[in-house]
Amino acid sequence: MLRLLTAGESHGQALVVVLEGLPAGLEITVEDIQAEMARRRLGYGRGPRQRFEVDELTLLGGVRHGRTLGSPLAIEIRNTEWFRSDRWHDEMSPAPGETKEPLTQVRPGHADLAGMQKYGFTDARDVLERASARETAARVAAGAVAKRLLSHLGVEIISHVIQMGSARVPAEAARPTPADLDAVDESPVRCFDNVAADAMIAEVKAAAKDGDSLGGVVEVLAFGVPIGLGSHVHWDRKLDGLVAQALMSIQAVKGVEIGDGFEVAGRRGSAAHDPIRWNSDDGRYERLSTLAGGLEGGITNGELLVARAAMKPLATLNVPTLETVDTATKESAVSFKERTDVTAVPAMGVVAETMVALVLADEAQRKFGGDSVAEFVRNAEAAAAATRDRDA
Ligand code: EPS
Repeated sequence: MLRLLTAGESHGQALVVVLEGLPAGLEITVEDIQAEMARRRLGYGRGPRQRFEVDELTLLGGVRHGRTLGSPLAIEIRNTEWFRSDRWHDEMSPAPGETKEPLTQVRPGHADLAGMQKYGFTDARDVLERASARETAARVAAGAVAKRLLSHLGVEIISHVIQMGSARVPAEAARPTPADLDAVDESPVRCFDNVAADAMIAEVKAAAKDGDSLGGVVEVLAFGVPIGLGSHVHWDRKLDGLVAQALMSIQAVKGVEIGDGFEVAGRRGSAAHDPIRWNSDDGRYERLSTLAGGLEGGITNGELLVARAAMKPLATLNVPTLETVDTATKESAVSFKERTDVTAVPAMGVVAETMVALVLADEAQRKFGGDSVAEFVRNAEAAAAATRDRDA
């Protein structure tokens, strides 16, 4: 089973990733991980930080001569911001001392106030440095490795933005396939529908002009997922629950949907489920639609896995207007100003791919096991062959 730990603050020296439980023999290079991390920095509406962050990374452990050893993978991602100037050296220093500029005009919608109350801090920076979505860079590094493992099973995971502000891709629009991923990434808002993309860009421009922020919805699609990941037998083994937790853990995500979950809730049962047919040419059962998002009873059914994540508009505003309180004086205030993005929805899609990849890789390891990639693949192929024989 895969276990992921990340450490590091947004304006500290570095992020650190430890990924434990990978089989041996997985080919991985710094360049593979960097390519995936570069996708996360894309997207119209991001702030100045993205233009100079280079996500310079070092593989510290777990890989030798381009292959995993089965030992924990350790990655360091240096924060360019730390090394380009000494702006953060005192402010984020681990040495004893204190800040000259405590942040006390807490931002509504952020972890600031709740985190200060929970941990007994008087400076919101003690919270926001770790609550920041900078941490998702570390997740995406691990996700690149999980995706590589899954590729050995023929699983491919992509995402696209289906809503930004009030601009939404029509329900009947074509979905991208893995072959379309470059086209999605080339769209400044990572949207596959050109008309909706233009409307999204216009919304970002308008929000930027007002110093405001925007949220949106991304859809993650996993192709080629094996039958039988997750289980109906217990609440914490249901794969839809695990996917929901993983997506909900992404900073600023407030809603998760599997398949057409929310839309289907308003339909009658006779129109709310995916009919099943025997496909005699392929010798397999098939669903005629994707309303359930490839998950029934918490088990993958071999169809396209569809999960969506809704991100709230970022709580830091370039022109702060939300009413709050200064925790030092208890007087009414507007929140403090931090550099921020107008929207991070396009980047969130790449993070959402990562979270789905980590859950699927973990479950695939649980089901198929294997100390080496060869053993993992052999076991998965044997399981697929056994299912085909039973069904025939
Ligand atoms: C973030 C605010 C911005 C983003 C940052 C997340 O950073 P800064 O405050 O340094 O301008 O650019 O995202 C990243 C650095 C990243 O790599 O995604 C926040 O407050 O969450």
